Amino acid sequence: MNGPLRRPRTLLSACFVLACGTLPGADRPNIVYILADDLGYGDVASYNAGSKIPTPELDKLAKQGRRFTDAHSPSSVCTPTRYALLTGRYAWRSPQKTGVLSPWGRPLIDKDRLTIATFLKQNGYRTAAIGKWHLGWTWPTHDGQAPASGQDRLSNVDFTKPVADGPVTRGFDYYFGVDVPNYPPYVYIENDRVQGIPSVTNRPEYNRPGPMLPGWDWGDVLPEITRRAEHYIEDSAKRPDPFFLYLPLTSPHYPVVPTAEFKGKSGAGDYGDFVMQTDWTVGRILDALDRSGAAANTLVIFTSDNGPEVSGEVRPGVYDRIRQYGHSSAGPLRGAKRDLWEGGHRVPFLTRWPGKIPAGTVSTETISHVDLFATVAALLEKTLPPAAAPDSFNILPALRDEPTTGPLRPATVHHGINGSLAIRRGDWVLIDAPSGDLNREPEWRKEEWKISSHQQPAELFNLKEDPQQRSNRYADQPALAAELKALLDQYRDRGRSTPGPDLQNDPASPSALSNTSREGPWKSGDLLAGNDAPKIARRPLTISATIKPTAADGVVLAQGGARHGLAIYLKQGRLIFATRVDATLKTVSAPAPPLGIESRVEGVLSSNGKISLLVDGKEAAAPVFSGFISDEPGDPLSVGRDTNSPVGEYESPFPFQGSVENATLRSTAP
Ligand SMILES: [Ca+2]
Ligand SMILES: [Ca+2]
Repeated sequence: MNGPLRRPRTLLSACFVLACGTLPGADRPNIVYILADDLGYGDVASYNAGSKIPTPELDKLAKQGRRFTDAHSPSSVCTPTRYALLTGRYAWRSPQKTGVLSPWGRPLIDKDRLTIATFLKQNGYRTAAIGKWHLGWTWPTHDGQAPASGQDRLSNVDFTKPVADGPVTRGFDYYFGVDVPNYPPYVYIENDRVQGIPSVTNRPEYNRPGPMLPGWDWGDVLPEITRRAEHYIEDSAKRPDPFFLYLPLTSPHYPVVPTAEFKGKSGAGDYGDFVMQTDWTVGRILDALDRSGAAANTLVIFTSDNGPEVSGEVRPGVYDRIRQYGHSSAGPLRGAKRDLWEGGHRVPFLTRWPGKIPAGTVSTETISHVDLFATVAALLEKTLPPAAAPDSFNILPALRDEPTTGPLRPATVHHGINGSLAIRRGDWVLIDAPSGDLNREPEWRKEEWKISSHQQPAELFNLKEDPQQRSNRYADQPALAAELKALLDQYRDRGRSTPGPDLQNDPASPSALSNTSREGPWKSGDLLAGNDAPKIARRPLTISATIKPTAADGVVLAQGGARHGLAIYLKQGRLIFATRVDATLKTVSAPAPPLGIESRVEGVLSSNGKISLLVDGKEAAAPVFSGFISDEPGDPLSVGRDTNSPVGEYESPFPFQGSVENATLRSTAP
């Protein structure tokens, strides 16, 4: 850039820097950030030559822009990824160190924290979030108690009142969507109002029970979000200010509900069809940008919030899909949603900005969704306050394919569902846990990939030599492992991973965020299904409750059913603790505590596989061998009754007469 052109160009840039705050110009592009839910690295055809799912719209986007092969969701599950994306701060620094927000969960983003939406608004942008929120709200209740729902009741939420502390209080001018498609309430929310009163309950066997709008159809959710997003783009394109559309899709997360046009169209079952519909949705958004004339000045990013789902709720999950359809949703990667292995968080990442991002190119730069904030700040040539976006790096050079002297991120932290962390630097990744497996990798996969187990306290992989993470190098690279661990500790302790003053992490407060902790305490009527239910397979555990019975029969607490599960119940004046291990029923029993008297009852499954019963801390029956529960049951945990299939010899739900309080289930991980 030497020679006669240099001076005028400098003048032009200076003019832009000074004046463009008030001018719509090429340096204030619209930003459309599309976040698919649980879409795997191998679900997009440009990432997986062997994919059984056509994704023509995403393939087109890849051709029009730049495709990243080493992009990471900040966490391997929903809530923490969304937190990090919108705040530029890793979610393990927030009160939510593990898991995701439960139904009716409270707001996770502190009201005083600068979000990317607030920042863009301060810089003249219109901002909207359309789709799945999953970052909490404050639900108003009739009784002033915490919001809740159960199988046999609607909820105590007052749906006639505004829902506080949602997206419109965290920097978005506009919101439309569902909080979480598989959580109650089953109703749309626009800004801070539910759209209609959810006055009926959904079928208990379908997703989580709770209040639902009459006529609610899960299949309408993705098309409705798509329509709203198209409308928002068309409307915004007519206005002078640039816009930021954050579009967290509800697909291909369960409920897997492809519409009729997509049914049977992929080669990978309903899930594949739903991915095709997701692809079509992206096409509609891109069409809306074209139609409205906004495409030329819009930065589009398409990615996913974590890797593909394992659980049966998507029928079949990622591993079974490989065997049933020959389609690998994680592509060549090891692991899935929840895991710390690459399959949990390495995700498709497609970008387009005509004339600014080179078309049809590929970047191998290691990037993370947490980088959006610093990248946008750099684009607008703004300096962020020192406490804002403490883990966000500017990735503009990678987007524009500009030469760089080294990696844009010195290192990147990955966050698994149980709060375990991993740190990636260059080709190496250290998983600071005995395994990156936070689901349960099937044995056939281990055999197929010739993976042998190890007894190391951590895992160290060289992703260049070993992209499938088969060979743990922890034992033969102790100095490198120690160095990475020290860097992770430094990032953790400093409250930030970017240069700047030290900051504080938030204390963990799961009970403040979730109304139903996985260990309890619960009371009669509580129900925990799916991922909210405690893990009970292959581990010693204790269930306990304070009961005051008024009849001789009824279930205190049950989880599971006639195949896998456990229950503590009264039957004909006996107190019984029962387990089902591969359908075999084992019980211990003792005389039931007297009616009308409060007692503490405990069922213990010990580390030697024996079950025993305690009443008020005293052993009430001799231990009997049961063995551990062999598999996680699909049936929920229910208190004061046994839902669906019965664990013991009674007819479900076999309700408890009297009170059950302070019920807990404590276990030790296997
Ligand atoms: Ca997700
Ligand atoms: Ca049951």
